Amino acid sequence: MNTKRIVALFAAVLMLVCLFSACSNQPAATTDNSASSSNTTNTTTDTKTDDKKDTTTTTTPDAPAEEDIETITWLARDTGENYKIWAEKEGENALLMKCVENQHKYGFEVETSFSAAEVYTTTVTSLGASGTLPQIYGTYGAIDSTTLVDWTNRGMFLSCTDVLAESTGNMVKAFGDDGLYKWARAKAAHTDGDWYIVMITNDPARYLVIHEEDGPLRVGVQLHGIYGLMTRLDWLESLGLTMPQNPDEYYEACLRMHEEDINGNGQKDERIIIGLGTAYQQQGIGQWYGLPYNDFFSDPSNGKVEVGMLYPGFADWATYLNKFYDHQLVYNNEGGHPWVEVANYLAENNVISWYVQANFLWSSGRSNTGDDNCNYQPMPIIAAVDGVKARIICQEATAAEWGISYNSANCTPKTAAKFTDCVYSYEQWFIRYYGIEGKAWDYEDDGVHIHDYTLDEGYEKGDIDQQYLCNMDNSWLGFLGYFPIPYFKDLWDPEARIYQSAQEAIDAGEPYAEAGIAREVWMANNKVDYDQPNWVQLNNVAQYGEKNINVACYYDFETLPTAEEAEIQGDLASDLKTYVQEVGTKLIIGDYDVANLQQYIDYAYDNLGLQQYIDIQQARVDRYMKAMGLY
Ligand SMILES: [Ca+2]
Repeated sequence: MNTKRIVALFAAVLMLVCLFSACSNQPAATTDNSASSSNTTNTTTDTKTDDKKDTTTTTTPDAPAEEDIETITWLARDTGENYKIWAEKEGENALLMKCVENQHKYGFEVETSFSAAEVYTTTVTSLGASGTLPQIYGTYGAIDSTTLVDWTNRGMFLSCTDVLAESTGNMVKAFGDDGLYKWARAKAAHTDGDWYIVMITNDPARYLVIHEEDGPLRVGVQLHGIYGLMTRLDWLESLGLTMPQNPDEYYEACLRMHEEDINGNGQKDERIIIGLGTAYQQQGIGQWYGLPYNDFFSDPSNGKVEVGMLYPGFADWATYLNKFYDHQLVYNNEGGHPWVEVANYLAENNVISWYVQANFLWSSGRSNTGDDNCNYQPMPIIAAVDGVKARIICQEATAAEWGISYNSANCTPKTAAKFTDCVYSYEQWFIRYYGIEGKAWDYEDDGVHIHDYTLDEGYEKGDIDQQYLCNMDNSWLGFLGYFPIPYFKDLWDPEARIYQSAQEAIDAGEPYAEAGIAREVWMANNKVDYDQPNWVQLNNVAQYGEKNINVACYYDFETLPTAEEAEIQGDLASDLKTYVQEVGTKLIIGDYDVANLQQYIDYAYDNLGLQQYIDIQQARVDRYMKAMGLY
């Protein structure tokens, strides 16, 4: 295919976009995937040759003749603006041409129409009403779950079991019975026992399986994804203090930093940020008291759906934080989602603590506070209540906020399998992570490991032309852009690893090893003489012992609701979730009294359908766990 054809195709596509989506000029909404995806991009290979796997075995079928190239229609959840920029660069769009070449290898070429995220649901719904849906389009996370379940029940999607049967191998490697992404198939489990959605995954190359007393977590967690109550060690040290070891020491230390104006701006503005007044208020200190990160999320080892106020530590948590509120050590309606809000608040250089992945807050502090000495470090793991296990949030190494389905009216299982085999192919993996062979990377002598030229000593941005690099600006890559390109580092990486304990990971040089960087180099690059906070936190886990921790999840894993479940949950969710959150907030700010906690709980049972909501959510989680073969 030549570039003129791409441009012609694009023109056709643009017309379609106008028809579909009233030509929205707004950029696509940012997705909530930034938290984990941002951590997958710097991973690289090192030159170790031990323990390597031969992942170069690809299942690409023999290249078909040109007349056998099928056109597959795909509706992207994207404006197409970035794609347009690249498509128009004649002779300078090697990565895009490579993507097309890869499609040809699998016997098709995608014909993409675009619909921006904001109008995607409307577009799909109206195309559905007029019977003009493309062969493949985004469903999970893209159209509402009631519609999705209804359309599944009406037979509008191909059975993924049937699609899998036509796979030449890659889809089986990912989603087959023993596939790496069994978890994603479980998430897509339908009540009829089949599945109708292929998730667009978000996985780094390496992860850790945490084994609690009651068994392993349902999915692995990121090596760099362990959260810590990150606290200003530089401020503590300037007061002659060390890292607090328990809630009382922490409170006293926070009070001193506040009273003694530790940031020296003449105001007693030093405080902690926990997202009080938001859905995230149980983060951090809440984990000391055994609370889940979010209400109605499930315990990642046993799948039990959790609500903070039903936990024995809830009253103590609220009482403890009430002291902070009374001393202006925490404000109401401040903070929120840790990944979204951090930089803004840190800029005022008055935040004592925040709860998020360790390195992230450390580096955010160094770049946003304007204070060269800023050093956020993770506090030890703390259990504040007798008989209640300490918790920490360990962010899952597998995530899928989006999924695609195949239109049973105009797509065959064979066509769907071609598309999916290409999306999850070794060839696509290269353009996602390394760019163009011979330009941005080459194989090492062993023919397995990869030499990434951008990591060579002395490499500077611009040395390799952008069109050859995976991380080009104005990228058309992305979860649901011109062609779906997942984060699937683990599927083909010769350096992929799964560790069964934090100590095993540390012994293997993690978390430095996953970034392909030695400890000494990391220190030199960052001009510090101490270990990175992710390493400290991994050691905290190893020393405290995984079995002694009741890990809390960042992502929830459950199947879609049935139509009936969706209706009931839809009716209850808003009032119930608002109320449950308000109980915590009002206890902390003193509007409610902990002595009356049982009354507040009873109100939710009696008037807001608390038990009914939990039961339905539990049924959805149970279906997921069953599909995983766990319970
Ligand atoms: Ca101050």
